[in-house]
Parts: sequence; structure tokens; C-alpha cells
Amino acid sequence: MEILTIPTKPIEGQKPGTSGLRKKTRTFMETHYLENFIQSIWNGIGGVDGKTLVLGGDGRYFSDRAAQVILRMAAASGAAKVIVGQGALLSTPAASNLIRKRGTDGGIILSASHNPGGPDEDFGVKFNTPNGGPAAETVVGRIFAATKEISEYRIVEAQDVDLETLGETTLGEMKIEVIDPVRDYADLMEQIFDFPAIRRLLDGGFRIAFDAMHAVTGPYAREILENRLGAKSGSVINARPKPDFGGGHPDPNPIWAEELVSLMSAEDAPDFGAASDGDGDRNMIMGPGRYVTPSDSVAVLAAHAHRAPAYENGLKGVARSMPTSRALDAVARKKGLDCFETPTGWKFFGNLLDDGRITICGEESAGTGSDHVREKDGLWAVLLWLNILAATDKSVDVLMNEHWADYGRNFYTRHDYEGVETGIADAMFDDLRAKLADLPGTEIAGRRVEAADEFAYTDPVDGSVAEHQGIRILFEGGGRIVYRLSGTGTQGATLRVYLEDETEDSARFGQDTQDALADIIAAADEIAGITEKTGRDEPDVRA
Ligand code: VG1
Ligand code: CO
Repeated sequence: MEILTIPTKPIEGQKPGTSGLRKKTRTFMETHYLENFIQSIWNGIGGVDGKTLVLGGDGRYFSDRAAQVILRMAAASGAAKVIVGQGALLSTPAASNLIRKRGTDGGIILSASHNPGGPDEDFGVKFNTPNGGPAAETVVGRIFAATKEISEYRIVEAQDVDLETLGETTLGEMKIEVIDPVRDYADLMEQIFDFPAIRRLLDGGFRIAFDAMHAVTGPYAREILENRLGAKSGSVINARPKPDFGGGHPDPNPIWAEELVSLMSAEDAPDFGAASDGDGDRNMIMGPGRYVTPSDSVAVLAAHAHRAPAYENGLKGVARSMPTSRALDAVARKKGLDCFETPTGWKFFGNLLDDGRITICGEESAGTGSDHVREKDGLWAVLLWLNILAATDKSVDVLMNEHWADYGRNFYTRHDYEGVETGIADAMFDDLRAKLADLPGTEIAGRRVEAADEFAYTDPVDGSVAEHQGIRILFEGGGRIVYRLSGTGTQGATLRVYLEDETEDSARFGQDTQDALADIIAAADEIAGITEKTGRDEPDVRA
């Protein structure tokens, strides 16, 4: 088989963001674009000669083509073997599990996660290291450096590999193993949770709805929830992965998962509702007529995890991304657990998990996970909820109300302003930075500022430092504003404003979130001048 060496030049902007390299699909389809980035991964990790990799993704448009290119490039650079999910499908947590279980040298995940898919939408490539997690900043830095130096890439000339038939095949000297993408993952879930207890719950008439949003979790949820746990057939909706996710955003929040929300708001709503995103690492949790915020969800899961077999001896510690509400901190305090605060993005949990400092972690953006893999894991969160509901025999409503009574309630919302001109967004952050020192002690929208800073994180395991991870304004009495720019968007800048306040007053527990946060929201605009600078008087998304 002929190995071609193709001359190329560095392409601007191949800098991975919060979670891999994410661009418009058409950008990835430009000549050399994907090839340059893949070769730069190989170059950045010291080559793939003799290595074994995992490959799969969320099945979005262009994944099938990209998978063939990556296989040809792995073969050309001497990889020993690639383990591929059938049809090039693998959820992000399933890929993480396979990398770990098979002891491979890492893997490539083809996904732009919750971003829409299709020729005019988004595509993405992510490299995970042998621990199963997203490459840490140092590795990402080497890959990015390689994109700026590349002068050629290697690829073999060959026909497409059949990725539909399970079993072993070869591409030149390289072995390819096409595996069932679901089985190993479903087996892992069965080891972690009390499946017999969940089965009894479902047999007893407890009804669930899981919205796979036409994305990768469909086959996983069908196998686990319907086949292995006996949920009524049809409990999993939108279960067939489609290259364009049925035209929607595969983002499990109350706006994009409207089908689930309307199911859960109906008179005869199921007892439990959940959804996941494009690549299966996010989750949304609902009870009848009730949305559980991701920040609350991770706190509830940490408080009750011991009810699942894998966590019956308790947790080593917990962690949350900085913008995530501090509901988790309250649980950690009561239980005497360490609670780490990390920058946004799962890669920052990797060292804490590898070093045995934490067991459970989460992000406000609907990511929750544990040390069973090194990615956030949507179905894992759903199953832990079901395990807890089965073990306590309580409803979502009762669990949530009891949680607030025990720990207080953290009101929480995120306001996103999408497609803001990059220059305007950058100037806003410069202005904010310049203001920070003067804010403490001032009163804004009736609230007194206690502290203000720009978040930097020193990793307690390897001492690496991540700077510029968001601007924080803390108010007396527990209120907080965080400003950040998204690192996953593909157009202009997305300004994220995270708003939080806390109360232990049970009379306020039922209050509407936006109402409860009205003064903090007003303060956020006053401090940053959002309306004035962007010309927007409303966010595009209130999550
Ligand atoms: C967003 C979320 C972040 C999450 C990341 C990847 O990043 O805020 O919490 O880890 O997406 O999630 P950003 O930089 O846009 O705020 V996924 O499910 O898109 O891989
Ligand atoms: Co995702």
C-alpha cells in the first residue's frame, strides 16, 4: 500500500478550545484542514508508530468521511491498531471507557458535542490521552504548536474501510477492530449501579422518558434503559442518531429539549425525564413539571451517591467548575469532603480524578461524572438518579425539596449572548479587568461587592497554572456574578454571564429563578455594560 507524503502549510486558527477543535463543518472539509490537524495531533504526541488508538464520534455529518481519513493517516504513520465503534459511532464517555479498558494510547472523538450538525453547522475533533480524558493543556499546547509548524502529512492510498461489519480487518499493516459501541459501556454501567433495584422500580410502574435528541445516546439508552432495565419500549424518544440531529441543537436544556419539557409538563407526565447531548456526555434531569438545574443535580448526586454500589464507601472528594453554583460546596462542607474549584472544561478534572482526590464532579453546563471514566457522562448521571430514586423510594420533587431544606437553595441561571463581535467582547473584558480593584465595597443594584477578581487555577497535582478563566464578582450574602467567553463557539464570541444567589429561607425556595436573581442580573449589566456595549437588551439563552 502506497504511503503518500503530501506537502502542506500551517492553517491559521487550529487552536483547540474548551473541548477540542470546533469549526464550521465546511471549514473542516477544506483542502488539508482535517489532515493538517490530525497530523499535528500525531506530531504533538510524539507520533503514533506502534500505538493503539480508539476512534468514534457522535455520528454527525462528515464523521464517516473524517473517520476514513483518520484511519488512512494512522496507517501511514505506523499505528499498530485502531479500535473503531461500528459506523464510526462512540459516545464520548464510551470512548473514554474503551481507551481505559483496552489500555490504549489514546483516542480521537469526532464531535462538536451540543453544537448543531450538518454541512452548514459544526464539526469537531478531540484527542483524548491514555487516561481516557481530554488532553490536558500541556498536550493541547504541543498539538497547537505542531499546527503552526506543519509542512507535510502522511496518508495511505486505499479504499474505504468497511466500518459496518463487526470484527477485525486491516489497512496495510494496521489492524482495525470494529466493535459494538454500546456493549462495553453498558457493562460498565451494570457494574456501577444497582440494576435489580432500578428494574424493580420500573416494574412497579415508575415511568421514564429519555430524549436522545437524534444523537448518539439513542442506541445506548435503548440498550440500557429498555433492554437491560425493562423500561417500557418507547421510553427512549428520538433514539436514532441522525447526521443533522433532526435539524435541532442536540443540547439538553429546557429550550432545545422542548419535546421532553412538554412531555414532562403534561398532566400524565412520566415520573422521571432526562435528555443527553450530541456526544452523550451531558444530561438534563426533570421530574413531573420540574427542571433540576445541573448545579443542583451534581449536589444531589454527591449527597446520595453512597446509595449506588460503586460509591457505597463514600466519596474521596468532589469538584466543580468555577462558574457552577456552590450548591455542591454546601454538601461537601456537611460531609467533610474536599471541594475543588476548577476552570471550565472537563480536562481540568483529569488530574484530580487520576490522583484519587475526587470521585464526583460536575459543571453548570449539564456535565456530571465520576472516576469511572475521564469524561462527563450523561447516561451515568441518569442512572445514578434512577438508582437514588429506587433506593430512597422518593420522587424527584421530594428529593429536591429535602435537599434545599438540608443545604439551602442556590438560585442559578446563565445568560448567553451569542455571536457578539469579538472586538466588542474583548474590550468589555479589558474594561472589566481595569475595574476589578475598585469594585469591592461599592454598592451596585442594591448589593454590596465583597470581592472581585479574575480566576486563575493552579492544579494541585502538577502545579500547572491556567489564567484568565473568568471574572468573578462576589457580593455580601453569597450572591455572585461570573463573566466568561465561550471556548466552544464557532462564530464571533459568546459571552456567558453566570448568576447566582443563595438562601436558607424556606419561604423563598419556590421562587422563580429569574425573579430571585433580578438584582444580581441588573448588577451584571451595570458592571459590564452589556446592553450599552453589545446593543442587546436580552440574552439569546437563559439556561
Ligand atoms: C462549554 C461549557 C463547558 C463544557 C464545554 C464542553 O464550554 O460551558 O462547561 O465543558 O462546553 O461541553 P464553553 O467554553 O463554550 O463555555 V461539550 O458537551 O460541548 O463537549
Ligand atoms: Co457533549
